[in-house]
Amino acid sequence: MKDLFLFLLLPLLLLAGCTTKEKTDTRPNIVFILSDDHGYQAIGAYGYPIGQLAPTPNIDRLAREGMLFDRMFVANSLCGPSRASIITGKFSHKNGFRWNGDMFNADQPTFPKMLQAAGYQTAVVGKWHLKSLPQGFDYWCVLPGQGHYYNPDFIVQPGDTVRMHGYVTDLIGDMALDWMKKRDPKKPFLLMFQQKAPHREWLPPARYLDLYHQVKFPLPATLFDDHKDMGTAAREAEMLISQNMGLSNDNKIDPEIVTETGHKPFLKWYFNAYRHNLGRMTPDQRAQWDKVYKPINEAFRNNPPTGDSLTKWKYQRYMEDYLACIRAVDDNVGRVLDYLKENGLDKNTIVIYTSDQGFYLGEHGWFDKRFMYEESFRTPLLVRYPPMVQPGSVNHDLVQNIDFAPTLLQLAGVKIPQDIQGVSFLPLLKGEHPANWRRSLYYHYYEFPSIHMVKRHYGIRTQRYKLIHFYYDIDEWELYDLQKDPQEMHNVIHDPAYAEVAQQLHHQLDSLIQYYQDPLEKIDTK
Ligand code: SGN
Ligand code: CA
Repeated sequence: MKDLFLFLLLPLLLLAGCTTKEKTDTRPNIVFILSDDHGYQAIGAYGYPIGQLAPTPNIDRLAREGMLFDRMFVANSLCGPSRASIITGKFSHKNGFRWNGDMFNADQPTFPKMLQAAGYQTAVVGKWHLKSLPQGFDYWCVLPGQGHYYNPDFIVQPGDTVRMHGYVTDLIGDMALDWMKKRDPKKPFLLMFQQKAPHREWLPPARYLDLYHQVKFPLPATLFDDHKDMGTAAREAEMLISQNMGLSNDNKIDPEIVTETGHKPFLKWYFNAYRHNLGRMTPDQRAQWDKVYKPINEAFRNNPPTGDSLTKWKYQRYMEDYLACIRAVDDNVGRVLDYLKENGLDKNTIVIYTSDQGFYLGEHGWFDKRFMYEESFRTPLLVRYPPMVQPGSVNHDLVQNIDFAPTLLQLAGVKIPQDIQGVSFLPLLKGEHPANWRRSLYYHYYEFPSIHMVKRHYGIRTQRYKLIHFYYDIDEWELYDLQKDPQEMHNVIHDPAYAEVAQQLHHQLDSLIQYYQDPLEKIDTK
């Protein structure tokens, strides 16, 4: 009798079990937060002086409650290419997006598409910058190209462009929250929350216009670097605060005053955002702006700094605006974290904070990125996921942005395609250090000739060394010993003491080129 009961009832019980499972899919939710040009030096938890003076309390929560990676790198330090590497898990030569002028072939496989196919609800809001429209998302609302800070346009599904009133960082934050509130709570979700800030030209929101005007930022040790012991590429790059940062475009000085004081105005910021009737700011926004920036302009007119003092002045102005933009990003990270917590989602949601690359905050005298030198090659990564990650932990292994796709696929229980080039860092999140973890990273940057004139290069980084080959209109090798020369001031490629190291690195680099199948072709930028 008992056997008969089991025979009849067991299948029913099992069926009921399956139905319940369908109702509450417990696979982890994913909130992937990507900012644009956020250098790790400007995050409190990374411990650099700037991060202490301009705190990021909400991003720091991720470090306190999760894991901070201090050796996270990109595959190609530029916006579009970086985003393409993140969603495909591949280097630029494989996903076909090498420089910002490219058009992403959206028909190729991406991890959001795979998660969607596996039953995840997927959304992307904010900066996209891949030219083709997003695929693999149930919901998307993205900025056209770089987007604007004030009253920006957004491309809304299925492709209409709509101007929205407000500050871009907060608008993207609103979209992230609205979508999380509206989604189907029975299904797991992927939200890609992608901020434009703190990208150039660094326009802070009204509430933070003067946030850091009283803070004196210490000068980076290498602000006046002459790149004497580096190479031609460093010397010929056009990203010096002293010479290439625009007093008008970047430092918000009125073009009239710029001309009056003997400088050349660079008008893009003035036309896009501020110019009366033509710029995007409303009269109210302009009035708030003027209250803060008019006195700065007057002070500059009355006593215009020159020479090194001008460079120092520009650096200070740069930091004030850049860091105020970051504060708004941080506020919006806080809004999302609060929402997850208030709705009991914080336990089963992995939250990732990263940037599309690092940024020079005056190191080597520069702003911008692109180079394989540390500050732009390296980018922040913080991960909170209570079921797996020890709070307050720090990882020093070499990870790269091609690793996101396989990591998130594995976390969601989706098979990782063979041709993905990244490696899942789930073991690292668990606090493990697999013996076969990668010992070196590959890098390849292509956008030249172009703004900032950073020459094409590829190279290898190990825990201690970096070997770079600049090519295309040049053929120069550089070698840095990061242990002895962490600021990368001395190229030791011709130093006989490093001959053996150089030989080994050349050999390792050849293996990486083969392994990742980089054809090293000299194709032209459009
Ligand atoms: C713009 C910026 C550059 C920046 C590129 C690429 N100039 O051209 O400084 O390097 O974007 O940035 S701006 O005056 O127009 O702001 S990326 O992050 O999108 O790759
Ligand atoms: Ca960027």
